[in-house]
Amino acid sequence: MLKIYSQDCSSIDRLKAISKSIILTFVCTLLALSTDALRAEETNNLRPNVLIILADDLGFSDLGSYGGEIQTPNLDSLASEGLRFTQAYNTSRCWPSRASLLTGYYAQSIRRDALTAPEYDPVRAVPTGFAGRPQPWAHFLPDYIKPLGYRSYHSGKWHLPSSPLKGGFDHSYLNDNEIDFFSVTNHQLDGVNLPAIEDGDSFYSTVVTADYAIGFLQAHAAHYSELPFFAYVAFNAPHFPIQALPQDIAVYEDHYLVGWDAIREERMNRLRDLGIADFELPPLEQSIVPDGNLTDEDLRALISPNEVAYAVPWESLSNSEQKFQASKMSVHAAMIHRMDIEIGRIIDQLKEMDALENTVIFFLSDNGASAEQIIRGDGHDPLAPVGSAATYLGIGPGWSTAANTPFRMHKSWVHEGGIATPFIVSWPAGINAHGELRTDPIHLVDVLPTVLDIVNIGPASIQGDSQAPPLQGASIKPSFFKDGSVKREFLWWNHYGNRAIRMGDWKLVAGRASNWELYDLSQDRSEINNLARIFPEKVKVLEKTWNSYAAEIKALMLQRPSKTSSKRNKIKPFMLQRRYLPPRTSSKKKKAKPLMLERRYLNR
Ligand SMILES: [Ca+2]
Repeated sequence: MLKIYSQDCSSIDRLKAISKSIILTFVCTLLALSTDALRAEETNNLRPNVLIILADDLGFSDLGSYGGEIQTPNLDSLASEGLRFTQAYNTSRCWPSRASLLTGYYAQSIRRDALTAPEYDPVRAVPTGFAGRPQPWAHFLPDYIKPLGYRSYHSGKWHLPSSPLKGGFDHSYLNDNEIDFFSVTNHQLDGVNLPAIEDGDSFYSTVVTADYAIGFLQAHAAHYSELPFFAYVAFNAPHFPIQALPQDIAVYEDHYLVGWDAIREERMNRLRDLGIADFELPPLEQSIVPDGNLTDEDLRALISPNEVAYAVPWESLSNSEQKFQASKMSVHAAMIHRMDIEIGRIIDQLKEMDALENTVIFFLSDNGASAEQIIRGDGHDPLAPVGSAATYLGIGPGWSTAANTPFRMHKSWVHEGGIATPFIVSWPAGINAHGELRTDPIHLVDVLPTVLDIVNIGPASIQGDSQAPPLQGASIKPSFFKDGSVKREFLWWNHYGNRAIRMGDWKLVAGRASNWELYDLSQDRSEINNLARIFPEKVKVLEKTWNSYAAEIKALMLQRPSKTSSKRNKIKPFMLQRRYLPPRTSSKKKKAKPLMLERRYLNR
């Protein structure tokens, strides 16, 4: 049995006190410097706010509402009031997922990931990577909705080359420190460096990310209450190094001594009960580890003699190995537990400002759970308590497999375990269904088109560059009302030589330098029975489609800027203004000064 769900305690109070002082100082500064405070003549009561909450390396079944044993009551509450998608996908890695989420394009199209496949040898021959030159036509979501009056706020991880402010956010707290949850040397408010915070200063990244998000929302309520907002909250949790607050770890102490095999079975049973998954649990993949992981020998020398390199059967571990491994999963659970508590605080803020009813909330993960076991930053102190600031641990392949139950593989692969994400949508004012499941295959390239659909922007009227391709995702808004109503031809993946395509229920997938595998996901979403030899014609069709889409994407990557796109194109707000401003009350006012309003909204 798990211990009682714990919220506050003295150390959290201390932590909140220091966080609050940081937030107050900077939010007050921010408000004092704000020159564009406006009192809009129009009200936007009918236009929904948008909140996107992104987790980092969260497994498919880590949340309670997706079969997990980790206590996530706030997210579960959003799920029970809204919808859970059972076949939602990301790109399998941090930066391409964030690029796709915020632009509505596959990451390669906008030169935010390499095109990597045998046909493009050597593997990263196409000039790109996540430092590739930006596409002038690839706008971030805030640019699209700013002309409608939206204010946009970002808090947390970014992991994209351009800055949040250049991406159209009005305010941003950027925590660029991925190597320690208890300290930060590289964090910024609106592009200005903040003082470094050291271990022992009662800083915990997940709490502070929420603090800034709440601070921005409070400032919005104080100064822009007539306007809708878009908030993008990108937690670092539960990315490695697994580090958590001691009182959160204590909730899960000894809970994982039953082992990853038992946890997988438990999660599978609950997924069946919830109606989310009903297929065979795949066997442990005992030889699979990510490129770059420390060797078994190095792990035992540098981390602990009880560290384990592979997803071997739990019963094959010694007692001391089991104890050490179980303690690591307690930290992973505690990180998610804490993230849920902080999400609860953000929801409370929405309630406080009477905004929850008309806020569309999306929750998702940027990739599957990670099997990475490497040491970065300040290194790892084997004598420090597991999950404390001086440790640098990953959950490893055994627990990553459990976190990704019921699927195969991990972060960076494009088998289901790498790319399947929990995906919760809550919108009390706009979604009548409560607690229902949706089975439409969707991808995070769909989020931006969905938001544009919700706020009634026609994507075709937005592009300011003749070279711009149509957005590559689809609106999933129709599925808010009826399952199975998202129409699309296929979904496409490529990362680090791993590649896949899904058309209907058929999925063609290959690991780096491996042959294509074919699965019928309607029967076998855990990708156990490879049907490639039985249906060679199906393989050919899917492979041809993968290749032709890759060729289209390559053409975009190699695109030279046209004269009209030599500077970053602005979306044409005047067109939007005319079409989408709220109706005025008199004919005289209807003709009145849309450009003035537009300038005011466009001012930062
Ligand atoms: Ca990630």
